[in-house]
Amino acid sequence: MTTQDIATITKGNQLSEGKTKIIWQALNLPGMVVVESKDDITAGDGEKHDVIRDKAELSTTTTCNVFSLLKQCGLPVAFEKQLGPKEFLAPGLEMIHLEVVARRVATGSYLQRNPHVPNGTVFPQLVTEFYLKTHGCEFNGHKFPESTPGQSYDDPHMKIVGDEAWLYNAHIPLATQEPFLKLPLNEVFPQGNGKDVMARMTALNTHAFLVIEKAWKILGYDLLDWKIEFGWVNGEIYIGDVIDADSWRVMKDGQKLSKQAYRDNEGLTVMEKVLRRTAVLTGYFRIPEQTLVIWSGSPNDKTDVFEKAFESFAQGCPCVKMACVVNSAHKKTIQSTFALQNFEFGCKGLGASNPLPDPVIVTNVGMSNGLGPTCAANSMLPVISTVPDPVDANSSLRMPSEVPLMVVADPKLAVLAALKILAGRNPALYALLRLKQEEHAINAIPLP
Ligand code: OK8
Ligand code: C2R
Repeated sequence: MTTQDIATITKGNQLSEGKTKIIWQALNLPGMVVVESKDDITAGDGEKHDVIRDKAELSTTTTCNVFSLLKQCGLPVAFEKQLGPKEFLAPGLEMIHLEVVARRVATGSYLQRNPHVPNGTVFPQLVTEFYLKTHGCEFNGHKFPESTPGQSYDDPHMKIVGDEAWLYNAHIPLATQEPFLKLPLNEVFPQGNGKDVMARMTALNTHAFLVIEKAWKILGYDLLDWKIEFGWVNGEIYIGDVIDADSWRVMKDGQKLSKQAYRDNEGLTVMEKVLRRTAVLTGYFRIPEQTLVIWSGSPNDKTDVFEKAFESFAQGCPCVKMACVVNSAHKKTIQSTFALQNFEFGCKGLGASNPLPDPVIVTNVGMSNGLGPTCAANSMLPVISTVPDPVDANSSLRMPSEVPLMVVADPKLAVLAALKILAGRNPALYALLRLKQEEHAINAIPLP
């Protein structure tokens, strides 16, 4: 869609209005909607309500920043383009009536349901939870029990047992309650197979959370948990709604950078600052251009193992490229030095040829390793040497002072080690690599 097209998009009929946003038809764009934010802020299912000047603009900026990053990572996100200060264009979704939460840290309502878990317990494996989205304590004609103050039955916690969705009050210990309602799965999921839909949402929720977790970590902030929503477009599940300071708990040094500040009555001035800072900081979310350099000492050194490993570990990761170069430090010392300087300092602006941005070097040399130690001694770049033949290991292991060569003997693992270094400043790559580790991570709850 061109800038010209975007300039001509106008709002058609209003499709719905919620507490914090309005959804409009996008005129002459079938299937597309305009999502417009409002200045309203609410909490506790509407018990608390205020208006903050510029909230609509700030929340829209944040959502567009977050959705752009997720889209760049290849995730299906209902986001096309920001249209104006308070609006973005998106494919219209048929929403799934669930709030999907990811938790890295035990806090909030999790502690109410699980009082045996100490506040702040870290979950090495992200916890995904589902809450049925309800209003007025009712769903599909089913009336819920009477709520008591602070213990609303709205947005109940949902567990799948067999072919049923069991609903629990989200604010009472799970151990002390029976499900207050059991619904057939197809009532919650009129479209698709309920279990498959849950599995897909769990996978997308985990992947997306990892991306944004790292994006915040790079800026020095912790993403503790979040709530996102999903919907259907053309038979596919998309991340929808918005993701902004209302959606998550983000913290730094005990300071809250989310709507939690408002929920905890820290005042509207504080909340306005939180919204402003969130909009500015999420503007720095990005995927850097990076390079994995496989540096061989001879044209006869094979690189196919490295190429296969790169494809399998970094598949689908935008902006990370692998470059294979050949140069012997023993035989072409001067050329190797120039190449190393170009990797480290070469930049397009100064006309350097073929700059390889933000590289990590993996050396692929047989016999006596001169290349790895030379690169490690003469640049600030991380250098990892493989060991094709154990007979030559000592030339990679016994280093003089100030020659910090890293050695990962197996080429596949050397690629993974290099990618982990790059992932330290790359949210897309971090999410891809961490996803695999999440599968075998275990949440051990410390004893109180
Ligand atoms: C949500 C994670 C945390 O607007 C309202 O009235 C209701 C609103 C609210 O503020 O209470 N509810 O939009 C909401 N519910 C959960 N979350 C929301 N944004 C997020 O989900 O990151 C919340 O910020 C877990 O929340 P918990 O611990 O309360 O279940
Ligand atoms: P030739 O094919 O040039 O004879 O190299 C190469 O990586 C190769 O495996 C034979 C083997 O020597 C390795 N070589 C090094 C270095 N340069 C070449 N170890 C170096 O600078 O460390």
